[in-house]
Amino acid sequence: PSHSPHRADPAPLSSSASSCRALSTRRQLYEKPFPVYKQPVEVGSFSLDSERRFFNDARQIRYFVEPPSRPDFNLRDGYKDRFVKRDDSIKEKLDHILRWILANKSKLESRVAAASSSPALGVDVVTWRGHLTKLLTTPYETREGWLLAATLFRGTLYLSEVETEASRRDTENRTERHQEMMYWGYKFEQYLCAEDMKASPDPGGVVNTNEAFCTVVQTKLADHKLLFSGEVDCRDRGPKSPAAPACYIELKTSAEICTPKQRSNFHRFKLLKWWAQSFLPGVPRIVAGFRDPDGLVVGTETIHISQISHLIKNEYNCWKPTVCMNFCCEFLSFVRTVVREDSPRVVHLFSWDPHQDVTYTVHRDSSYCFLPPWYVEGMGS
Ligand code: 0WD
Ligand code: CA
Repeated sequence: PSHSPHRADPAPLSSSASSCRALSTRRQLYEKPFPVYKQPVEVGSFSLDSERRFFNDARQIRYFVEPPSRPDFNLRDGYKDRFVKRDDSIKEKLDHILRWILANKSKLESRVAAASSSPALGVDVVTWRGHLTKLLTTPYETREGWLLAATLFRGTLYLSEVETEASRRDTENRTERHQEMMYWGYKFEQYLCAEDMKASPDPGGVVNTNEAFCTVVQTKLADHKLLFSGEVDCRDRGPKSPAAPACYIELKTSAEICTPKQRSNFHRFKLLKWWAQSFLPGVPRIVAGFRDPDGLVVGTETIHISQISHLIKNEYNCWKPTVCMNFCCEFLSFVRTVVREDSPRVVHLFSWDPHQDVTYTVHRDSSYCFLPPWYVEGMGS
């Protein structure tokens, strides 16, 4: 008995329903009640140091320091002389998460009910938070497509992004100005983050984008048990700060808003991405720095994730959280019906381009394989 206002629409599975070869991304199909999304629980964390080495601990966590009401932040400072950039030609795929899983295998397995059959890890999906963010925003994305590699191994589905041709070209053709602006977000973090509970931020130091602190959370979207990891900028250091992930704070920069049109675009496009990214791991707030074209911060603002849906209510034909969550949920169900063979040697490559359906191809023993031998062996195959 469906009470959906759109029950006359075809089911999201387009093409001939029996073969289920494609999944529609039309927004209207996903305007249904908000699916159950359990409060994410932090099950662990890990750190990547200045040389991108993995540690199964929180050594890279940083502490938020409230900015002054009239900040004097120059985001261009240090770009030429105090910047160590991560080598993004090295594709790490899910490796850091897999290392974390191996290091915490017994802890994870002990959470699985003794009587349960599959999956061995007790979760249905393992991925990066950033990949889920892309899924959430897909019904509203008009510019960039994506490729997601999926492998079923011991009953758990692993999802790892593959760079598209278009994205590779964009990276290659980045202007000097664009490259510098990518640094501005990291510089903003340096102005607001301290290394320990008592220290102050050190804007004179080096910005090294190899360093990262990542939370690992577990949650459930409808009937999909998810385990994912996301990079966290900093945490609240107040004596009354809540437990993780509620103590975490996401830092963002954005262009100063001067006109109603700019405000509307900020709500329609930027807040969608910001909401999706922080809602997923249960990070409750964003501290945003608004900057002028010269990289000077003209003001900061705290945005509570729970308030974003109210902020956008006055925008005509705006994005809806329920569409994002329902699409992600249906995509995971689609992948489940498609990927049946349980093997680290098989990859189903899911592909999406704006204004198209999601489709897939199957690859055996190919260069798309992304579960490394050390992981497959470590899981005891
Ligand atoms: O190799 C790859 N293709 C990817 C690697 C794709 C996506 C993620 N990663 C890994 C990296 O190890 C990184 O440490 O993911 C980590 C971040 O994962 P995430 O939290 O799932 O990614 P996302 O939510 O897209 O980005 C969070 C932050 C970004 O902050 P802003 O405020 O700009 O959204 O992580 C940083 C960036 O600071 N970041 C990355 N850092 C390293 N490698 C990457 C990346 N590929 N993408 C974003
Ligand atoms: Ca950030």
